[in-house]
Amino acid sequence: MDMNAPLTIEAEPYTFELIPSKCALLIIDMQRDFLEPGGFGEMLGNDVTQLRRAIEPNQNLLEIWRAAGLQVLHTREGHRPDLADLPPAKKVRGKGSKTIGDTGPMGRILIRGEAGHDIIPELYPLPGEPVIDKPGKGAFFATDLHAILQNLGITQLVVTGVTTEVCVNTTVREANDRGYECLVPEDCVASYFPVFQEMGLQMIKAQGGIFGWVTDSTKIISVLN
Ligand code: TIU
Repeated sequence: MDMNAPLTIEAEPYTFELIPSKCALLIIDMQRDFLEPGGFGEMLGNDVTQLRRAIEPNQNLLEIWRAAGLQVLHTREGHRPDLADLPPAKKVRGKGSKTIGDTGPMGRILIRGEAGHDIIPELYPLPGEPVIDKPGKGAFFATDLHAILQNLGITQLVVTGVTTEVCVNTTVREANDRGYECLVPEDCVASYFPVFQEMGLQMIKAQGGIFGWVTDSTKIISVLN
């Protein structure tokens, strides 16, 4: 494959010209605490099956992406064990009996180094794939993601992961303002709420692609094949 030759991906609101050498797959927060039964997400009253639908499409896309030799990065939402980077307002939000930093079923909730904070085994990063630990919803806030992408010469992002309207949307907006072109495969992102899944995607592609493009992973895979 010519890594500098654009590949045309069917997308909305119009086709996306993917340049392999400049395009990274950025997988957002596919962490055990959000996706596995008994984790923080379920503890908040959410139905994790809504998120688990995105696992297999991400596995398929990741396999083809790696085989093509394209760049992969992963993010994890979480905090330092000493909680020094956890805003007090985030700690108390929701008034739950257990919040970030407390001991949950998979270790301390959303704390780096704990089992629940780590990425699900199905999508586990390979050595050499950068993992960005982020304290906020967006992957650019208080992280070295922008510097890493610039060093790699990346200007386009295929953004997948969870949740569509929270960390994925925030990251796409942050990326768009920094000059990146973002393509979101809708089967590879998921929300606990079906209406937010739909609206989260519409918000990205409306107004001529105000924040980016929306496609399906099968459309990316068929072109990379
Ligand atoms: N990764 C991410 O989206 N974090 C969240 O807290 N999402 C919710 O939808 N709660």
